[in-house]
Amino acid sequence: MRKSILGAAAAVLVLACAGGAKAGTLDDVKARGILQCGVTTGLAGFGAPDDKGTWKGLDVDLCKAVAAAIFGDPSKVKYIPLNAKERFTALQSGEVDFLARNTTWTYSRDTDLKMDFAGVNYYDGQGFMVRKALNVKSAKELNGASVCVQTGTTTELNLADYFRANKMELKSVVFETNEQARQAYDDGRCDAYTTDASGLAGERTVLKNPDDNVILPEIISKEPLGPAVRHGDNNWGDIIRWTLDTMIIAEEFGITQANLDDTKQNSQNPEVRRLLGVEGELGKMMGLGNDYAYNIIKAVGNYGESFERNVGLKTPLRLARGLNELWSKGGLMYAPPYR
Ligand SMILES: N[C@@H](CCC(=O)N[C@@H](CS)C(=O)NCC(=O)O)C(=O)O
Repeated sequence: MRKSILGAAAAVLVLACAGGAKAGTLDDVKARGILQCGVTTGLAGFGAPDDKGTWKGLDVDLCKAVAAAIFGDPSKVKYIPLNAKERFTALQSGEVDFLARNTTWTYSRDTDLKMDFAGVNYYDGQGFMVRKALNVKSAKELNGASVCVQTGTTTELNLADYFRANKMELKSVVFETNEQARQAYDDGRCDAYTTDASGLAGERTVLKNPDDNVILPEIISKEPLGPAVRHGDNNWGDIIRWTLDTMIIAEEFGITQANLDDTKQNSQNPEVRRLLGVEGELGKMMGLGNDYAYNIIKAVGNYGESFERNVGLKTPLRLARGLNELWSKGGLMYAPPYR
């Protein structure tokens, strides 16, 4: 009898612990009063603190948008910097509520690592950077080259695949953190540096002499970067997915931070009225207020605004929209209907 009571108690404890790490993330976040967002340790344009220590970037905007959706306040975020290797354990252990950290959606991360990707906020691909003085014009000329790369990334795996597929000899020089990899390349310890093309654009801005370096034309992989949650809490996954989708839909309908209030008051478009909480009660379906989408757009603007502000042509990264343009303008950004 005593044994079975103890056994039952242990089972409850196990269930409670498992439950804590899985279902009920929204309740946990609400009770804590702050969102714990897993970001990079610093990648210009995507997630990095500015000189006043304020976190900024396309990924950081997702953290702010989710906080705005839940609390109506984009400042209710604790940013938890994670390097490539640490990020998955931090998510699994519950240290962060989700990852907004240039993380590629891959089969094994989705299945084996038991993560769910709630969408793609940047369609990317891997590239190479070399010093201009090396006079290399194509990645195919990198046979025998030493390449600085960060461990725990798809980058490291694609690099090996690419050299193998092209029968080239590779001397990869592997680092734990991105800063070390970039620094080593900048110090001349490697002929080339490889990461996501968006990362190359960001990292080039912080090299000693950015203009002495060139990004090669080859893109050797698909890197769909997006927010990730743990398996097992579908409602939480929905919240992250529809936060990103709200930003995309807002762009489709031309809703901006500047015209948001006017649109809310005057738009006769039924989908816009539902989105901004004027009609229906769609927010409740995810356990959020009816004004959650309004709060997201108020906080960070639409997807295009966030893109241009953080990584666009007028920023040091100078990235064109490319694949990240709306579907209606030839890109891949597409959100399901809001009804
Ligand atoms: N998208 C790739 C690479 C992501 C990645 O971690 N990239 C590096 C280089 S741009 C980075 O952001 N490092 C920053 C850090 O470790 O904090 C992946 O998901 O594995």
